[in-house]
Amino acid sequence: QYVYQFLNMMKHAWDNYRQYGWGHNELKPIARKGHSTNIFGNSQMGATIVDALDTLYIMGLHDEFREGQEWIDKNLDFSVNSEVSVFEVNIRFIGGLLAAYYLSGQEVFKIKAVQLAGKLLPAFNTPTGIPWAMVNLKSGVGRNWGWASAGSSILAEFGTLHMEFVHLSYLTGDPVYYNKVMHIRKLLQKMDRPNGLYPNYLNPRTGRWGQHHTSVGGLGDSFYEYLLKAWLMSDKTDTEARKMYDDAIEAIEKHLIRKSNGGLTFIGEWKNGHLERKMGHLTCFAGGMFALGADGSRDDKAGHYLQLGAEIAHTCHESYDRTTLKLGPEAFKFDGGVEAVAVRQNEKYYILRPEVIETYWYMWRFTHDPKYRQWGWEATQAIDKYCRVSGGFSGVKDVYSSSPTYDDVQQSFFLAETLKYLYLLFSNDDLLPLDNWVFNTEAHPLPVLHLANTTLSGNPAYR
Ligand code: DMJ
Repeated sequence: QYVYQFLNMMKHAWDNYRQYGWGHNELKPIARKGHSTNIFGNSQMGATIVDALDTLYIMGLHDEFREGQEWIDKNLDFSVNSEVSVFEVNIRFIGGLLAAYYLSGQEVFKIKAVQLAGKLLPAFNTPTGIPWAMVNLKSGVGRNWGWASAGSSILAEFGTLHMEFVHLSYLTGDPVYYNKVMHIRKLLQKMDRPNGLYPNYLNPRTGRWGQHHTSVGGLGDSFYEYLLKAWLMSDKTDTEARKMYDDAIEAIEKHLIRKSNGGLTFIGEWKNGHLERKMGHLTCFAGGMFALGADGSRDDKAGHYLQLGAEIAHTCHESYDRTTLKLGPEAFKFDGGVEAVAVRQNEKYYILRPEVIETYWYMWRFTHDPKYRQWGWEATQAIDKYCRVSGGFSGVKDVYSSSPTYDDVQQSFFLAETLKYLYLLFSNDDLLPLDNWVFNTEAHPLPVLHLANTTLSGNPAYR
């Protein structure tokens, strides 16, 4: 009966978006109108529709899926004068469209994904081939975020294109996408890494690192995830990616992973030579990643990585359990007596993020320990109690306050990821088995490619 709860939540999120935000990127569930942020430029590209499609499909909400498909067919247009985030558009739109295509077989999704990818390609026209963070879909002019260190591009952005771009080359027979992401990989391989760690910032003009900050949370996270998943989606033939993952994780374990006084394993952040004992909600995805990478690990350390995944899951559950709302804060500290608790006011929010539930799901798949379902159910009840409003679902500004205020945003990743991972957590393992599917960083499932050789050069289409 659990799955009905998730169907009900998905329907509530979708129906309200359809009623009040249709065609806009996201929904403001309290103001009951459309919402957007700068990652989507000034466009109305229906981000929620594209992000939600595969979740609707998996849940069997076929009428809603068809509505979404119809909107995409008739209205989704990329020839707009709008400056968008290359990374966000890739993981949400290209990933969402490709997953919808693979699940449903409907050509329109593939066609739109390829059109959109063509619009992103000018972002790679930099002196190094490291793409700009943003590109204008109409003019093709690219630039970087003003806040990024020394004009740099961001590791988690240019390093989170691989899965989708390899699939684009596979589906179209055009190697251009594959070549772009392999060029990034080759360039990264050649660079020196301080302490074996990848800094979060790389300047696309000079090819030099920016500030020496390293994070498994925001700005770094999905780069590591995509190294592992590149190997998995190649049917484990892309051993170069697996090696890069193993090397990176070894350095991360050595320099960033510690145990708190209270015995909680956490992943800190490296900032100019010292460890900041703070972990982000985003970092919690790493529990699932360690578990997913356990099989095939160097020196046969599968047990060790599964254990590490379990410890991260436990720590992240504690970050939820130590709040008033039983929802996790954006960031939490392990310092001066503080354990898994947010200290700064502006780190106490919960914006419907998926990472902790994502880790519960992977841990469930690999261990079937019932505590992961129990923890997922606790989070579900908290979301339903504190984030559900009559016009949809909203983030909350302070998880330690018993009378929280809303941020009035229904994030598209809530439908793409949070509800999908919850649904999968309570479904059988034969729904999207991990031997056949690899989830992109926005939880869009893409099939394992059974190619003899991941350089694609073995495939006649690429010779
Ligand atoms: C999502 O867009 C993706 O999971 C991304 O990798 C990180 N941030 C959000 C969810 O929190």
